[in-house]
Amino acid sequence: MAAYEANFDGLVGPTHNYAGLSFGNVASTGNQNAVASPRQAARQGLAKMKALHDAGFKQGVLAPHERPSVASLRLLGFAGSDAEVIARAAKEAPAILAACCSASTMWTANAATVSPGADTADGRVHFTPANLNNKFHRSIEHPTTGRILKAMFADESRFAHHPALPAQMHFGDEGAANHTRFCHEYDQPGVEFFVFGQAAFDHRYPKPARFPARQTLEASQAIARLHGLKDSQVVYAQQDPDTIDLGVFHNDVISVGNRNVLFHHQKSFLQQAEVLAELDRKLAALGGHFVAIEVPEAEVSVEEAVKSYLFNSQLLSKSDGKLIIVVPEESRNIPRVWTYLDKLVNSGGPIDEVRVFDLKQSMQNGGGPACLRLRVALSDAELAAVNPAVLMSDALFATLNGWVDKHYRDRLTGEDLADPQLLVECRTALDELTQILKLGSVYPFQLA
Ligand code: SUG
Repeated sequence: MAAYEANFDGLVGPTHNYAGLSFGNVASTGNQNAVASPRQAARQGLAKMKALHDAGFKQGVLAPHERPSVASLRLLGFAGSDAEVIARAAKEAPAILAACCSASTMWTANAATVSPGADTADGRVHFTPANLNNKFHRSIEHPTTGRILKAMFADESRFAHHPALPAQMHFGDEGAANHTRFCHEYDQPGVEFFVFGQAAFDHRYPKPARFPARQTLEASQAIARLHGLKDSQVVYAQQDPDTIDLGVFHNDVISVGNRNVLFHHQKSFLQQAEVLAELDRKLAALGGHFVAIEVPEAEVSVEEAVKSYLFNSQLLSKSDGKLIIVVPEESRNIPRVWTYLDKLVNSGGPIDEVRVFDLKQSMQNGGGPACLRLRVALSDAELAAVNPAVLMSDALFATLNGWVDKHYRDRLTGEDLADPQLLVECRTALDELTQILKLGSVYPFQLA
């Protein structure tokens, strides 16, 4: 019996643009009004998926959403035909229209929190879509995300789907971007590591002063309860609030883990030594051997980590037990970070190979390799129960590239979001995509 960590990457949607929507995410606000290329963005994402598939990793695709979200605009009082709704929003509230046009569902690390069957009380893989309620443009994602996940992981005897947590700041949940799982083998019990930015009901915990802390302790605890996790297999840690104020808006911008390895910055967590000791103890109790690789501030500063997205990398286990680190080109462009990476892969430690990808279109909105993927640890039998049409293959890669070239614009600006034709293009593309990925009806326009 084999087991895998499958990565489901978000396919970039046809409305990818730079609207500066994410206060606290310095790339998003810094690139506001830049000209975007949805076609290039989608192609860059597909190239990463295909390369990792070709390298032997299990790779799947998560579909984008219908944008502009006319349903959200209607809830806010814009009425008339779909074209009239868009025209009124463009005239009266362009910032709200931009939020309803965001292609932010590409960052599937925020789609949901997933607990593998080996950890849960009922032995099923549990999914909870993230409410993403810290940002309006992201808070509208979870109903469609939930439907897409159900269409991909449909077998109820193996997969359990929860609704998102209450949409309120007390339960702010950003999904797997603040969740890592450590284990010996993917299908053996593991330790689930939840990192939060603030506690909403307990004022003794510190908070960042400048930027919002999106994930709450109470949301993480609710997920652990819903998924039926044992206390002995859960560790909670608070992200250092000073790093949030430097632009580390999720834990996956300052640490990444896979299997028994945590790669993290010196300033990732409050009470870091205690956190690492608890992870070590809890994994050891399950027969595992925890390894932490700490990057000192003196070698890579938090600011350099934010610019390079060194920690927004993917750690992927090769068949020889060693790990590849997948980084964006921005990591190669910062000399101290590249020097560090060179030293790391030649250190004799668990990470012995680096792969670099051009993900500039996504990076300019603060989305690196790790943001673009949702991890699902699956046994052979569970993998066999996944909708096979969403799994990467040579044929799917060719089909999706052709689909992107047919439907996506090469250039998109803020003004273009007012064009009612964009909605028509998006719906035509998604209608075809649901056939390709065999998702059934998952979008509001299909359900109406
Ligand atoms: O939520 N950016 C996303 C980036 C998410 C990255 N995810 C992880 N780190 N896991 C966000 O801030 C920007 C959209 C804009 O400004 O147009 C945006 O939503």
